[in-house]
Amino acid sequence: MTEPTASAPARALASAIVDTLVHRIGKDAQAARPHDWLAATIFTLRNEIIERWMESTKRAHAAGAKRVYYLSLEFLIGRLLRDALSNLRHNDEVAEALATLGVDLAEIEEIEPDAALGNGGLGRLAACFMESLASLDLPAYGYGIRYVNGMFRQRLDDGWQVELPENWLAHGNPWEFERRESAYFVGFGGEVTATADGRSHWSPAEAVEAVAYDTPMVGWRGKRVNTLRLWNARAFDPIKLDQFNAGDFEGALAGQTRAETLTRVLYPNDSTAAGQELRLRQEYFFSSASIQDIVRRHIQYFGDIRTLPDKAAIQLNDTHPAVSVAELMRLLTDFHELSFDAAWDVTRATFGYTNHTLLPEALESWPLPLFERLLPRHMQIVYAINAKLLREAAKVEGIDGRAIAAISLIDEGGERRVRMANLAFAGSHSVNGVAALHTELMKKTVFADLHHLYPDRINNKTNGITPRRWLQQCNPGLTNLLSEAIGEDFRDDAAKLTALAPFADDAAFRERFAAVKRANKVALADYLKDAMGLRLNPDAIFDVQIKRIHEYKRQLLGLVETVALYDQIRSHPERDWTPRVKLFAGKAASSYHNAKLIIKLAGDIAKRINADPAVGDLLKVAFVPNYNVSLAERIIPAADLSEQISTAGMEASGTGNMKFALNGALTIGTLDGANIEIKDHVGDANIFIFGLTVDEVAEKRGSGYRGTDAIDRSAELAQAVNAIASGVFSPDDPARYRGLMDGIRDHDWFMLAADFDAYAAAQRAVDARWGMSDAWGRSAVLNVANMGWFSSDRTIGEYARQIWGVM
Ligand code: CR6
Repeated sequence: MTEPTASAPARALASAIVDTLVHRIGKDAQAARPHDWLAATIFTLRNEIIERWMESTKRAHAAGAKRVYYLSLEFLIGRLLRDALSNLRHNDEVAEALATLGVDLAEIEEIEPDAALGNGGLGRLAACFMESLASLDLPAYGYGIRYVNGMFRQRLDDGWQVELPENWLAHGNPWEFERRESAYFVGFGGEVTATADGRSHWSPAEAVEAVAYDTPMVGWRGKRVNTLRLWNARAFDPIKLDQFNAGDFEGALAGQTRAETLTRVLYPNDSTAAGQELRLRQEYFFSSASIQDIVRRHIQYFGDIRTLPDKAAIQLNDTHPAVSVAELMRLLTDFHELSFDAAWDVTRATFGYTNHTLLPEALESWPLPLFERLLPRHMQIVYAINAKLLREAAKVEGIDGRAIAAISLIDEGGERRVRMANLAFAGSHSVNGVAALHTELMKKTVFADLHHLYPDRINNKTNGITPRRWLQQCNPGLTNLLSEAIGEDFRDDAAKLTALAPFADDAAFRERFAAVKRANKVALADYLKDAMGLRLNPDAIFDVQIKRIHEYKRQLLGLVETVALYDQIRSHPERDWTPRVKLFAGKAASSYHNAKLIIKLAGDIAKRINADPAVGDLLKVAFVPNYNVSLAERIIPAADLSEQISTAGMEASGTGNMKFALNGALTIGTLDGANIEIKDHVGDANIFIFGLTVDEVAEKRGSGYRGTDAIDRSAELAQAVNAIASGVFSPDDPARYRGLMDGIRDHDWFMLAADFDAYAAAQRAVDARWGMSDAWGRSAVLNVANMGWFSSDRTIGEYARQIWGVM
């Protein structure tokens, strides 16, 4: 029954949703639970999406268009309902329709699981790219793995991180379409023999079937809908019936279990190599299925495999899919009868590779015996590529024995290993970094010799974020205010946000802008009160550091400074302190001891400070559990200050930094990653930059610097480090943080002590600016106005024109 006051379209939609509920879910409106309403709403909305999806596919086909293939082991897409509703501009209509049924759209949006098929920035970047590809009307496929258990759920037990499986598929997944017809054979192990006509024949010892699951990716205004194709592993022979009937039930199902294990879990590692055989299996599994799919589509549409680079651009998101280079070579030479050299030309012209880190521990390499055992044919191909590569290198002036060793696909120092970054580099016509500084460092450090050999190959593509999710959807208050001020153009082209700049000087506008921020802070405070019993003062500065927990990101710097501030507030209660709320959130890799200890320390510090009447409302600290995309969407619009304080040279780009600034937070940050470009866009006066530069870090590390040098010179720092080390915050276990603090005193690899005074001074500059609310508001508005450049539409436009040749 619908209310007579509802509009005609809303009434029609409501009856369509009820129809879906009855005929698809098998429940009536009385019996339906929230999850049933969610599914019914998605299924109903899906019909329109499917029509646009098929139309998009047909259009690309009719035009004989070149397609972009984005291969990524991670897609951190988060929830999709609000994204689809908002991009199709159906929000109000659906909310109204559901209201007539007594259902609150916001409530059912909230129970949609957060699809966390990724660890952090790299996976979220892939999701933003998928959205921008569709928004720019570029035919594209994302290829990845349909993990049954994505990123773990983080619980805090007595402040310690506990990892629990996240079961995002528990209620089924109304967004996905299983494509049984798109299934491929993926082999492992076995042996390679030579055929009579001199070709190679690989007989794998085991094989699994890769089955496609497609999810529609809706672009802005629904112009185009692209496909995210995720692979699921299945046994060819799910049950051995003879074995089962003979009473060996487990043995009969062992093949299926083994296959399913392959796509069961996402490796919870961020910038550290997993090193497990299963990880290499996952990488080959999804690479092989994807490359087979791409080759099949090309042959079906265009006939001749030699034209592949004209019709397909394959982008490797980090080295995780790098084995694709060898896989395409295998298909071209073993099945499509191309000569090795011809196959190599096709391969290089087709692939592009994006590097996302310079951290040595994150540069993937596989022990040669493992690689050879699992992928014997690919090992031969890697050797053949290497021979060609090193012959080419030897001809170039200035390349000596050392350089040859660095260029080689095989690391010969110690245990021999296959270097995936070198394979990806050699097999691609384009190799890009993700921020200007990062790209320059690639040329100077890890890829210096490969860069010397191929000086035109490395290029920069500074990361971006989709302004649909990270402004329009997560911050409707600000979005509406912007529309009123500068019209609707910015929704289609974020660069148009510059029209906002003059409003920075308009006091009345600044007031409304501040009111939006305050409302977002109140909403977050309410949420955190319900979720964790926190009481926050919405008039305090909301100072936020949310991201994966990693020593190079220096959450510890934030914590040590918090302790120092706490001490200052207590020692000088007469001063005019600026009330602050310090929010931390993030997950630690399960095997990363220090990262987990940092989480515990955040909790211990919070417990002590929040209970101290001497600081009252002046300082509150919280570690919010289970950071994920949905939580980021809540926190970012409410932030005043964005902490981007990595050791210079270590954060390739960062993308959280962009989200905060786009939502009007001011950044306190180092000259690292994309912070530098943010500074260039928002202006030096509207960002708080501090700390050592890359060159100064290198200089210090080379000069025998120790943390104690800096600690001895800074009373505040010494006090804070000593307090933490001596157990002031861990009376139950006074020695808990001694090792962590000794690390700062002894080597201070991450330059925490070296940067401390500069950081603390920058924080006091933040306080001073906050005290001048006009100046703060002006800076905040100018941040929003100047962040349009960081739209992933701009990034994708650059990839499309300069790497893929599709625009
Ligand atoms: N951890 C970088 O560290 C960058 C993203 C996306 C990272 C981060 O600075 O913004 O990629 N690297 O380019 C890897 O994951 C290897 C990341 O997310």
